[in-house]
Amino acid sequence: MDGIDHRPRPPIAAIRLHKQLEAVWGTPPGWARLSAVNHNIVGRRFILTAFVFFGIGGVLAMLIRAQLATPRSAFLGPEVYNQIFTMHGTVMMFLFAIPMFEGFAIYLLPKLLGARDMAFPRLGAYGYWCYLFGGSILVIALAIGLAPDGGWFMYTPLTSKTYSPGINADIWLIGVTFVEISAISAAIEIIATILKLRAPGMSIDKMPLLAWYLLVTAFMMLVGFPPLILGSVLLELERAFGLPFFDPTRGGDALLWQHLFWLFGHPEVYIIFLPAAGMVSTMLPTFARREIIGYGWIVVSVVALAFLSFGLWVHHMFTVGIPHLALAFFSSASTAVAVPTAVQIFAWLGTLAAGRPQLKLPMLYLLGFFSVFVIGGLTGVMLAIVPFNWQAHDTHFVVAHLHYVLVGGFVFPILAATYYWLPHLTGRVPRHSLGAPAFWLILIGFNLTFLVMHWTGLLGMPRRIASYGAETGWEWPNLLSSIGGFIMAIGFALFTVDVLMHWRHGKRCNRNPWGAGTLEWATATPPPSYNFASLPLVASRLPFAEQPDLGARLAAGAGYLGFVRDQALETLGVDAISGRIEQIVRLPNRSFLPFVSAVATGVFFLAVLFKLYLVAVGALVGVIATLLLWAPSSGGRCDRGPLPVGNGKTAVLHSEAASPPALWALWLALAADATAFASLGFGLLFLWVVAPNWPPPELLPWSPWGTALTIAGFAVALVASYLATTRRILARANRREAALVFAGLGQIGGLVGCAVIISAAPDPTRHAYAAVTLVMLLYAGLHAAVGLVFSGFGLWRSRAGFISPARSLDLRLGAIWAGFTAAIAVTVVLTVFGLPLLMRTTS
Ligand code: HEM
Ligand SMILES: [Cu+2]
Repeated sequence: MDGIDHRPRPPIAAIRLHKQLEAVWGTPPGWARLSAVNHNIVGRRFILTAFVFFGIGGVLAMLIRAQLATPRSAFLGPEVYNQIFTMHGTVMMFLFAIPMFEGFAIYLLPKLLGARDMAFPRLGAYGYWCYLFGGSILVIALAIGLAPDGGWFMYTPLTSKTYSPGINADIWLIGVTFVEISAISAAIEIIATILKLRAPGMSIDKMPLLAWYLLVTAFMMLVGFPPLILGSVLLELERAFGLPFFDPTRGGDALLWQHLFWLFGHPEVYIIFLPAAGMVSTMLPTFARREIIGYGWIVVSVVALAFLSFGLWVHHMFTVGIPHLALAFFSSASTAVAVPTAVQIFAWLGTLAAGRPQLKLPMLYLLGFFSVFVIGGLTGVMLAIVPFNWQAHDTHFVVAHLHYVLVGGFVFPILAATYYWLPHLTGRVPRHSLGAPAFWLILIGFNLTFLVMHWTGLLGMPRRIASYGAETGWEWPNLLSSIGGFIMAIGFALFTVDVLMHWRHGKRCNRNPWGAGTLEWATATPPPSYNFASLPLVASRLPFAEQPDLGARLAAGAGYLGFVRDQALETLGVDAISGRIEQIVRLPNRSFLPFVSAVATGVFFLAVLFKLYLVAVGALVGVIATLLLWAPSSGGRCDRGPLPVGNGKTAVLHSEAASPPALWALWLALAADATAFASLGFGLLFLWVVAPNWPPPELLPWSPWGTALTIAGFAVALVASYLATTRRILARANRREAALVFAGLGQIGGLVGCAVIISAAPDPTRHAYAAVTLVMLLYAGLHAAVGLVFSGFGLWRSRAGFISPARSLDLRLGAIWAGFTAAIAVTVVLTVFGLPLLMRTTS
């Protein structure tokens, strides 16, 4: 008994079901496409846009190679060259690799998991527009000659006001922060979807491997990106208002930037590699025609890799002069990373060896991935050895290594994945005719370009130089390298032509042309907007193995939720571990609001860029207002209790469930928030211990009134928000609304308290101590302001009839926020007043 209704159904009923589902899930054509939130559309947009940015990054790479092809080249001047390589790195890392992975995740995840959409479709749409606008700002800046030019890692003091007076650096900081917001929202969405929106029966150990990889990657983004966002905000504050975080003459330290950057930058490499490895783990068993070997070992090694990678950032800084013990630690940790990577590689090779491999087109690209990535891994181990690193640092050897890893570990798998999932998008199969020659041109061109760079690097050619003399002996290898680059470019052009032609002229195929075992192939190809007419019950890791006719049966409506209720978009929510049915998740429908919110966000960032701070504040209010407008229709105005989900089962709506996805989203957002705050605390400690010109000339005077008001305000807010969620008060509208008013008053009190302390603080432009203190207090104040929004929102929802003892989600979210805010506020007060005492007694 597999829980699925096996009785034959009349086909008419199935067709009527599809029509009904399409009517609620579909997106009409024309301008209405701007309102699309469906993951099929948003995912495809991400992928397509990322490919366009890859093309732009590739053109920039060709310009670099053209410049370096001959000695003393006059093709690009040094100013332009600096912009070009900075933008090449920035575009490839932020606008190609990360969004490409997000696109694949958003497109594939619901299908892999047996769901109808992502957990937060509007957030996905908002993230896409933020990515598009932020990326466009950067590219437009390049077109008008104002692009950032300080290298993709933007080292201070080169990028501080003194040495980069124009707005080029501001454009990087603002554009990248904009894109990172989109990345963090994608991470939250991916985690909530994987943990909550799986098909019934898919316990966490039955998840497809790709879902595991994406889950781990999304967690890494959640803790990896906040340090960079914080660093960018601090650097922008320094550049715009003269707060000296990175200026050693006033208590700052340029090395703080490097730490914050590489705290993000090293995990970033794994954030790029892991999703690609997940795709390899999905494609490879299909072509090996057997189940992957070592599922459990792979999961463990992916998690281990994630943890290890956060301890490694310092290996990018071996040459800046850090203690020997630290060097030894980070060096050995860096070589240790090879172990979990090797576990995966052996699992892949073992699977191939034990199976009956077929050399289909995607498999060819997977072989390219193997050969190139392994070489990159080996040079990586070389670079992790400190004395070698000192020799090779900032030479083209490093450039060669990083491209073997990035192109081998990401570009080849993505090309394979494109061919592999193309039939899913188009219902047609790719042919060997252009795809294979494209592959050989890319592989040969790539190796010619970058193998040679190891050599120029060892000959001492530094990276990031616009020209070199003929006497250096770097002439021939550079010409070879450039020729290789152009061969590779022709290969990519062929690939593009092939994919475009396939769209029109590929041979039509049925669903599951490769004979894969994962659920995404159970939809029709191309998939309908709701993926599955009814949702499967999953009993094993390869659902197709036992039920080859699964797709047809689901399409006939034999699974769960094979009907439309209340014109709502429904999918199932399960327990995160066991995969038991827990709730019916109702998803929001298409809306222009995500687009409008993203435009407002864009106006905010542009206003900051052009120092129109009043406009910026207005835009921020606009962002919050439009975000709030997403909510009014969500949830219900009356309690519904358990509703049927098909096959004799029932579940409650998510608005009445104990752990709806939104609750997970808030916790995840708070994890990212806490990481940013911890990075700020790390910054303060780091400066105090390491930076020149400490202790500060003037400490923050003890402010009894400010402190008392802050603590009291946040305590009132916390208690009142919490009380509002308790049964006794929640049950009566007037009581809970009174509690929410008190919560709001408490937040106002906290806000005023922070303002009182700030007004007594020393001038923040004179010393980094005062600057960090100011930022910490602003951080607490900002949380109070958002808390105020939460209590106001709760009040609004309560008055509109969305709150009842069974439907208390909005108030629970507010209470969690109030708790977090109180914790931040207490930490801030303890830090700004306690740290000076502590440091004085220990020094
Ligand atoms: C498609 C073929 C590619 C070629 C021919 C190429 C070429 C180059 C070259 C010659 C440099 C060194 C610039 C210099 O030091 O003056 C460079 C830097 C860089 N590349 Fe690529 N690249 C390619 C693809 C990629 C990809 C796919 C990525 C990432 C996903 C990437 C990321 C980077 C980064 C991060 C830098 C460092 C930029 C900096 O120092 O600020 N590249 N590339
Ligand atoms: Cu690293």
